Amino acid sequence: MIIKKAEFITTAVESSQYPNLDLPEIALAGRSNVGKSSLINTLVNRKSLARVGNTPGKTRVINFYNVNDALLLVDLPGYGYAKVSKEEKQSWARLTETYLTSRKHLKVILLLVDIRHDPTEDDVLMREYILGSGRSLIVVATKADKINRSEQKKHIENIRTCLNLDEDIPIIPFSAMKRQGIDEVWNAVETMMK
Ligand SMILES: Nc1nc2c(ncn2[C@@H]2O[C@H](COP(=O)(O)OP(=O)(O)O)[C@@H](O)[C@H]2O)c(=O)[nH]1
Ligand SMILES: [Mg+2]
Repeated sequence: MIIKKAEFITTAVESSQYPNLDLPEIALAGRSNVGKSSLINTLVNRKSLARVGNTPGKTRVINFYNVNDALLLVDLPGYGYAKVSKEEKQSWARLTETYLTSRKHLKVILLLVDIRHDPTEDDVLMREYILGSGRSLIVVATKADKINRSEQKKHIENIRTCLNLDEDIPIIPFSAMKRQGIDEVWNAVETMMK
């Protein structure tokens, strides 16, 4: 994908604030700190379109980014941050659930997991939720620069087992730092949007 335009559109905490653009949406889900904002910046080749490394768990909004007037990247609030209250967790769940269940423009969900670790219970729940909703799923294994290429293969297989994913669901090793996996993610997104 050649990036001609990438811009922040809006922030939403409720459905009335979703943008009124008739474009397909690609949402990013994953734990806080897994690398969602870094993935967005890397995919669109901008240093700081999305804010990286805010206090984890503080981004409890949905951010929409327009790419090439062709699609929107949708940054969902990160989950699994331990130091938040039950109320905050519920508010996160409501916000995310409303978007994932009601949004007609949503075509593909990128589920981000850290390549180094076993997916968490929350990741497994999110995977169930996504596939149950009938949406297309692409798993992105982030921070691939932290391990070598032969380890990457083993870890990808482990992620496939832990998340119980069929072979037709892609798991793409990705590194924002090394700019690894950009074309693979865009190609998978474009294939699934068709
Ligand atoms: N080594 C490495 N660090 C990364 C990578 N992607 C993100 N990070 C770091 O992980 C932290 C959280 O990243 P961020 O994109 O803000 O995660 P988010 O909370 O999911 O949006 C930041 O300190 C990033 O610099 C990567 O590919 N490699
Ligand atoms: Mg972020």
